[in-house]
Amino acid sequence: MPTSKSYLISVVLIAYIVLFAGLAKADDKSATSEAVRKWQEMRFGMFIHWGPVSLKGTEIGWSRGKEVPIEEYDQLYKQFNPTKFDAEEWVLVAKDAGMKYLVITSKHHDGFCLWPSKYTDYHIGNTPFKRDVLKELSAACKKHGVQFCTYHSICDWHHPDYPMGSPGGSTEKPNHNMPRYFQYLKNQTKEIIDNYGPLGIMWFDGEWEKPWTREYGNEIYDYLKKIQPDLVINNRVSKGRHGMAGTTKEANLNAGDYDTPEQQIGGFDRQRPWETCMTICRQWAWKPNDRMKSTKECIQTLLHTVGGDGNLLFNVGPMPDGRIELRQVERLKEMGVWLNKYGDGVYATRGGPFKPGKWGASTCKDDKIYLYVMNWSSNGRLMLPGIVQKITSCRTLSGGQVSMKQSKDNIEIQLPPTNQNEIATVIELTVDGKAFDIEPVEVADPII
Ligand code: FHN
Repeated sequence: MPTSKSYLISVVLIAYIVLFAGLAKADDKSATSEAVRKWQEMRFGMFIHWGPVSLKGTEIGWSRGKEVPIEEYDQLYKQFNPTKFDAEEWVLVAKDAGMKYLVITSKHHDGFCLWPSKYTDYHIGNTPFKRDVLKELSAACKKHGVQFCTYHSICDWHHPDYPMGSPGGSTEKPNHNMPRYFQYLKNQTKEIIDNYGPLGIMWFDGEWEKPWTREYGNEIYDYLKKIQPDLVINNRVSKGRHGMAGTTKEANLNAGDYDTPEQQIGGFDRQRPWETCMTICRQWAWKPNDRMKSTKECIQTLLHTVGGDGNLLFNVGPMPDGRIELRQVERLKEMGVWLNKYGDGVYATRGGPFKPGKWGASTCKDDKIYLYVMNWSSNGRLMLPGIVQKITSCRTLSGGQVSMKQSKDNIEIQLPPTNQNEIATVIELTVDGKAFDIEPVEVADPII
């Protein structure tokens, strides 16, 4: 029969354990929210989809068993020898573009691993190239102050234990073993963090198929956060995603740290962090002569995204020889030149208060509001809704003499057409207070 003293000791011990477990959970949450805030301030990242499939110029994962027969697709790694791969070159392309973080496909749906994983033979170490791409890229990111992140596909149409197979998850493998595959997924994601971390983001994808459950998602989320508490994990770790809109279905779902609209700009949302992922061309992996977005389209996409309080993860697909296509490098450089001039309103700002629309987009920081005007009314004016705060100054950062009239109901801005910038005219307003406190408001389309 325990004495009252030993009983008391065990009660105190249990209380301590519960308290520390709770504090640890709270610490993890504060580590996450601080990491998410820092990531949001970065605003602009490079997405990279690459693998042996670049030898075929078809879509990574999706062309396995379609444009490329499975047997042929799965042997491509034996020819993969991207001798012109230079991690520093890639990272400097990102940096020169104004990108602050980089997300590479460590493993896409085709199961091929860009690092010499000890859990499979289907990896870069067993190609003629042999070199560890994740190691070289993480080192180059560290050297140049770009945050290193990895994209990791939950679905794996190559691995025998993952139930679904190619083409596109439409077949079922004979002797699959999902619990064993889940352990493989945990082993590999831990291996990536241990060998190449700390990571900025573990960018999960391929969660939509039947074998994945929100229980698996919760388990791997908690598992990875214990390994790296400040790791940011997107909502594709769970099952709660609204398709390509990328928003999380239920508020109470433990669906990662942010939402992931894809190939579309997310809606204005200051509550839930979000990041649009989009291709600079049309295909995620390299495709010869693919249509590439214009400079105007690229920059306006970024401005509408940050204007909605989101991040933009912009994708390039490197060629089979290891280089990023020159025309994609040049397009990204043009974005960097523009951001060098006008990036003050992009980085470490918040979206709004004037919501994005045909007129353009706005961001804010401290007592500043940055207007990125993309379309003016035919009379050369921009009419914005009135705000409570007094505008104490108004100047254009992209040249010319701007005039501004503020009344209770609206703000009228005028600039000679010769000074209206084809991509976006940048105007800085200074208000007598914190610009973020201004209630976000819709802006009527310009009257053409
Ligand atoms: O199927 C993938 C696709 O190949 C690509 O990786 C994108 C990028 O977010 N995600 C999936 C499609 O939603």
